[in-house]
Amino acid sequence: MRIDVITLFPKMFDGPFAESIVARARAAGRLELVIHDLRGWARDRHRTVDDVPYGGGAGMVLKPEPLVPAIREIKGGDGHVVLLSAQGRRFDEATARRLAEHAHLVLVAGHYEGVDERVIESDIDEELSIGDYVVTGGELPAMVVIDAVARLLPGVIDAASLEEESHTTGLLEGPQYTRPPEFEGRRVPAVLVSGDHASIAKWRRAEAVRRTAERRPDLIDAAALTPAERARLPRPAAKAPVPDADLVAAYRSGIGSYRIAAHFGISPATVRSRLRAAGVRLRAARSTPRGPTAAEVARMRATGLTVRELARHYGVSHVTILDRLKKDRSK
Ligand code: 9D3
Repeated sequence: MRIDVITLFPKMFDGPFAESIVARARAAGRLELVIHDLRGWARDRHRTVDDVPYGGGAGMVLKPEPLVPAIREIKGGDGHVVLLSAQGRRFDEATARRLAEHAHLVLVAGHYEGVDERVIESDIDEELSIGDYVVTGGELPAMVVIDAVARLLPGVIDAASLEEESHTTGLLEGPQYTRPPEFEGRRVPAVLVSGDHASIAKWRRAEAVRRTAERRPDLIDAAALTPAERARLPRPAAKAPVPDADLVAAYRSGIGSYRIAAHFGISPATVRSRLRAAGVRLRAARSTPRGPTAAEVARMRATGLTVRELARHYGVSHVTILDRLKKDRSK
């Protein structure tokens, strides 16, 4: 595989790729990795690569020239072009596996506030983010992607490790231990020193499932679990019930039962019956409805305004507008 990187900070790549798995992949001839300085494609005296954003705002934006000529020259006939950006789809192991299928990747590390959108439309095949936090540029994310992809290339890491990984896709690993068998009074689980390999495998699998359900419930749906494992999962924690005292306090402060219901995610009927059961005397429901009358909305609608525009105009929800229009029609 060949990976090209386009960046304004080529030296950032020296350290990480001199060491590590990626260095091994390069040495073994599995990976050809070439880092390009975008300024090499700048044509003016100041080697300009960025400019101020149209419409104003902080920061600088990477210009189409020199970026587009750089991408087109480097990608040649077969490059798959990936932009690292905070607006990208989240990079994950499945994406790493998909990228590892390409013979040639071109990674564009954005910096500053971003890249002119026309470059993305014309020359970027996909946009990836490494997670929901802000880093100062696309260089570290590009290195993360390269590392995750390089280790999947045939011959880079021990095939047995990858094979083991494939049995536990989508699961966290359970706890690991090494010698001594007892440390500060904490003993290694007996099953691991039993020499009973079937029991060890079962224990490890159960620990991986338990830990994933506990720490990363978001992974459980997509994890490869047997029906029996799924059946044994702990039920997801029920939503904490809303205390009566909170409903009563909200209602006594003057908030209506509909708004309380929406706030706590329970039905208005439940709110009112629980308030009644708690001994609260309910106020009469609002006699005049909030917002514009049905006739008013109907007249404005006839001018061609959309439901959404009417909702904006009156400062009410689109549901209210639809309700008024329906009332008007039924008259
Ligand atoms: C005003 C909003 N900007 C925050 C300072 C947006 C912004 C611009 C540039 C946020 C981050 C960056 C630089 N980051 C990346 O280019 C980036 C990134 C990231 O910040 N988080 C996770 N993945 C990635 S991939 C590229």
